[in-house]
Amino acid sequence: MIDLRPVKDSDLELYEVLVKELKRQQENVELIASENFVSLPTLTVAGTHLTNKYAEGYPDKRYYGGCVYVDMAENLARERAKKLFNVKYVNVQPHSGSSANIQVYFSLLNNGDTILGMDLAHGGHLTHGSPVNLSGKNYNFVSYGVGEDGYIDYEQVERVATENKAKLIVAGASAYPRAIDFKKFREIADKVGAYLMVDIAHIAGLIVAGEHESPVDYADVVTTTTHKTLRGPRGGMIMTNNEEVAKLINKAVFPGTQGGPLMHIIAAKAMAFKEALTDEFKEYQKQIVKNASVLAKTLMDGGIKLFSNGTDNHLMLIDLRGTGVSGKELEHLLDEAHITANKNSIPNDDASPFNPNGLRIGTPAVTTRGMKEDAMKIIGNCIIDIIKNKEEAVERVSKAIKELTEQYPLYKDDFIL
Ligand code: DSN
Repeated sequence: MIDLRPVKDSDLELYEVLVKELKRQQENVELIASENFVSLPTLTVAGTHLTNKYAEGYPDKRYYGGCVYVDMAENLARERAKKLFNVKYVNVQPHSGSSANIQVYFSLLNNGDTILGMDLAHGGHLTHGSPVNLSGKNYNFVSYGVGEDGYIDYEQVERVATENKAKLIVAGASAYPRAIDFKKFREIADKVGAYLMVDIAHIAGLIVAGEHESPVDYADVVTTTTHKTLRGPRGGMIMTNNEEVAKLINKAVFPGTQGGPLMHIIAAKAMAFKEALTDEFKEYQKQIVKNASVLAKTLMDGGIKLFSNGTDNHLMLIDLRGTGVSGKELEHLLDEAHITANKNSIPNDDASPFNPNGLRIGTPAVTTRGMKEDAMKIIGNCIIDIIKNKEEAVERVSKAIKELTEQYPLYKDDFIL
């Protein structure tokens, strides 16, 4: 149980915000591909007294006394993560996926070194070299993207890596609906003598369940968030099988770029990793992929274009060119109808990123609620209705979504308000 009464007693204003957000999560269909709902045990651990403890350093080597129990929590998180991903060394302290990526660059490279990453406009992440991000400011990023078919252009990856003598190659994406060929990335990295870093933030859960190939045999280092398909608390993590790299990474995380780790979040990571080690979690990941495939088919059968004509994973990118509705407008209309998603650029789209021609949707959160193929067909048809009929469809879709979310309760009876 999460008891919100103490908050109500001491801060009614904030209490009301928390209750409204709970209601929003319960009443909306959550299609943001990077979001999920943690279990009640994970939510409970994230809100515990472990937030009170400073523990700079690592288990058995801290700069503070009183760390015996938080050491145990961090060791549980590390051991479980090693088992989940079949790796030798794990750092569970990064506060986020962005921190984890920056920490890897900081550990293996010097300022100004050349890194090859996926273009943000083609599905990469801000920390893969965007000029407005620290990554793009500190390092000489060069980029690759996808071809007209929507698949990563591996010839371009090799050409740009070779021409620019990249010291590190980043594989991984935030808006790429297709499987990534890590072996090919390794071969290219070997040809140019570069490190290979794979950012699996989006697909970590799929990898655990064998629904996407694992990069651990190919990458020098793997980064992830813990809150997307992995369904843990918000946070980051870095993994490697290379002892020397592991030492450099530990130094880059602390004291290099962080101070005190968030021990309540590290304990919540341990909790979520225990859940991820179960067969039930594997079934959940399979269902995410099945749901995405049915949602994609429903949309395409209804005449909606998807970038790369479908999906291999948990997400898809709706190509709105020619529909008369922009990504920003669609995000707004869906919001009004209780469907949450995010506008997104379409590769080679000349529209502004603030009003792009795409919308990204994914199935991890709706699958956590227990929704299966039938629900995906309803959601797909609701999206089609909104794209085709815009404002006129909002009330109709709202009603259908209300009926749907009532059948799949979220945190029912888990909160004392
Ligand atoms: N912000 C995340 C996403 O939505 O994909 C990436 O870290």
